[in-house]
Amino acid sequence: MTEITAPKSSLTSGEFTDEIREQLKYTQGVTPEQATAADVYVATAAAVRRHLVDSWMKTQHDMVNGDTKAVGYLSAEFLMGKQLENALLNAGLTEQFEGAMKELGFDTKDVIDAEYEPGLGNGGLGRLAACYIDSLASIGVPAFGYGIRYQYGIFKQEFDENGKQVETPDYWLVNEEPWGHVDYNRDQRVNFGGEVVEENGKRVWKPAWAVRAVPCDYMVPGYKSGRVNTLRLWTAKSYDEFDLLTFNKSDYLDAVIPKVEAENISKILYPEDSTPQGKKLRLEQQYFFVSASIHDAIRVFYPGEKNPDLTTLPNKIVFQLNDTHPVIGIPELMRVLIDEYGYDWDTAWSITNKTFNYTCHTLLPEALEVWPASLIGELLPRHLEIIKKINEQFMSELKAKGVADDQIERMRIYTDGKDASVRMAYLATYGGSYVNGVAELHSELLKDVTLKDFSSVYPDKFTNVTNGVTPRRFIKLANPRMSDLISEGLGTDAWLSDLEQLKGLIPLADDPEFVKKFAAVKQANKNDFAAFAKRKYGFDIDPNTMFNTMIKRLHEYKRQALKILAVIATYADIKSGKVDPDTLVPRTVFFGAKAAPGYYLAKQTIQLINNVARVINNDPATKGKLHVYFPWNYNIELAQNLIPATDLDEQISQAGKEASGTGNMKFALNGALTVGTLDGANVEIRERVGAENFFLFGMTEPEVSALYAKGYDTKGLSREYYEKDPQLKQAIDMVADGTFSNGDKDTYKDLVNDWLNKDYFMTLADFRAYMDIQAEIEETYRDPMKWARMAVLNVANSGYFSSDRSIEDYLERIWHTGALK
Ligand code: F58
Repeated sequence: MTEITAPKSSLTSGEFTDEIREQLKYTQGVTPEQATAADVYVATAAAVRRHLVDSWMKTQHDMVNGDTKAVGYLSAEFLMGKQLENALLNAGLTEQFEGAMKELGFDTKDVIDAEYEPGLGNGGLGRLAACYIDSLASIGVPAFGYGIRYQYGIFKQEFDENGKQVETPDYWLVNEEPWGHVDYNRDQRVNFGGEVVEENGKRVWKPAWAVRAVPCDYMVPGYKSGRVNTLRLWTAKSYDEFDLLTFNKSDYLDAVIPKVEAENISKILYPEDSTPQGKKLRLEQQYFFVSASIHDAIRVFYPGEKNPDLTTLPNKIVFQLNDTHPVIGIPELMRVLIDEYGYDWDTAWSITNKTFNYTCHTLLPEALEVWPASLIGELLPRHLEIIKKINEQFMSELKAKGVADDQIERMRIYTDGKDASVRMAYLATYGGSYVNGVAELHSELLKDVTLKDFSSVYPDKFTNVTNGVTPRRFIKLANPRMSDLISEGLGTDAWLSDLEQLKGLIPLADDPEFVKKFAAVKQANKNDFAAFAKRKYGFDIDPNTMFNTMIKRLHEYKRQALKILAVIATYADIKSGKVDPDTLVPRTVFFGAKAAPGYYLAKQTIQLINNVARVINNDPATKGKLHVYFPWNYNIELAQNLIPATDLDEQISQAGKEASGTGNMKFALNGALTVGTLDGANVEIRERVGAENFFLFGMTEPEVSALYAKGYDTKGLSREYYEKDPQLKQAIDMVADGTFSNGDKDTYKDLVNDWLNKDYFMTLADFRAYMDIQAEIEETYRDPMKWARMAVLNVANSGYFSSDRSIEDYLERIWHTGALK
């Protein structure tokens, strides 16, 4: 007997309908007859929130009054995606919602679609934060997500008539946003600028200006856990009275400058790591949310106490630094403890050290933040003093440990001299208890390369936590058909909170009936996606082709260029008659990617992909055989629709560059096969799903290093690959000769120049291996049962990649806490 235990709340569908009616009436001011889908969405959100309030309050009460340490996840990004469906699922209200919509005469889809997707993150890092707060709540660990409520999220991407990316602002707050609760009574003051003076033998910061940090709280319901955590996002406001006092003698415009400046802090999410103009505002953002959050945590855990015993802080909360963006929290907590609460340096250091841990998400040296000391001095003079002192203490500690002078010099947190600067990754490594990478290979490379000097002195600080994704959003909501089939196969839906149970599907890979059903689910998802893409983008997609997808930020290291060159090469073979198109597996290639606005080569690559799509899709020679689509504005909604419909997923970064990847996990869990390099979490995915169920190609990280050592990028060795491989040569020549630019030979010249003279990420060197593996993929795909069987085995063996497991690893290896009792 199949026992499906869908999470059910005690609320009946009729009661939920009444609740929605009330909200429509008293909050929206409309009758059910007048209501639009958008009204019903807002009312339903309010009803869900109302339903969750008691659990939310109880969770907060238990957190503060119990002895379970909480987690404070400090992150500049939370890429949450749409909330309604997820909240309904986790709160156990899905069925009641369906019933209510029937009663009120609305289509559930219209109501769900009425939500505007918030884009408060750039990509993997921000989405990981969102998965982690879902898992924390689902496991029942008390936690706060702390971040910024940007007024504008990641830009909206459009393509112009030449296929170029155009960025437009994403004003996501244009309509009512029913999930956040703005709490003006829990605000925090955040100071900036000014100077530090000596008063009674003490260093005293006299700030020049301040902003008001106002929290907006989002409930984070756990799946079936009965726990509801908080995502607290800060908005910057000005202190009007302060502005008027200072500015009431000048004209009105001058008087609002401070207000505009203050509110600018939470105005917009940064789409890249470093723009020189943006540096100051970026540091202001970081300090703004971190300072507010630290003070907030003290307020929450020591309610009403004037002289709290903050030596107990590490038993109450542990802060996880999501990359270097919140690392200014380390000197901030030191400052708070010493200046605001009167602790001595050593006590403050011991508390701080125990309270923070740092997750690194990159291997690209340019992504590790380094701040000019002058900028920190200007905005946060007291913090600069503290950082210098931390650096001095660090240097002496290293000396005492007998570390060689040249190594000590390399490890400086604060570098002296004309261009004095502060290395945030080093500050985080020294200032916190643990440092983790986000996949095994990444953590190894962190230890052996990026932070080698540190791991040699502090080996015990270093650990790994391989990333994960939430199965609630990325399987259950994104792929309801497959979820039902899994539950049918396993006889339970308990796998949704214990994903390793997917292993129970392994025997079913040898059951042709099950495999057929699995293939039928994939086909139905492809049909759905074709309809979705028609509606949303106007694309005419043939769902009876192989769906081959590459969705992720556009970056040279991820090598979208390799994929598009391979597409061009196949196209060229068809055009030249070298290949009979009827012998090819019909294929639809999808790209989804945003490029940072200032990233020139990435934007050229987008333009190239769009124009390759234009040329190929309009060429009768490839009709029905090869098509390319680039749906614009890749976001969570597109991911949820495209991933379940994909047959073949591309994870083709240069080995040693992708820290982990999380898209790779989502695809494997949705029954796509991966073509990939031995990079990031691909390594672990392949280990688990089995080498025979993964299409591996390309150089390994040591091979990449060896090729750099030969001077690949400095001596122009890529040209040799171009000269030696006629297929590669032809593809590049077509880009150069204007085939994809209406005959203009200049359009892609910088891209072509880069390939032929530098090619830092070794696209050309991996091209042949990539073409060869594609041939193997085609052969496999021709046997649908074989392909589907491999896909089932991918799903069955990917349970490890649940973010619940990642959180369990953090709990055990880093946070040393657990679920509320
Ligand atoms: C990503 N980093 C890694 N950074 O590239 C990816 O391998 C990993 O799976 C993921 O983190 C989660 O660990 C990432 O997404 C950013 O988005 C930057 C944030 C700051 C602005 C520039 C982009």
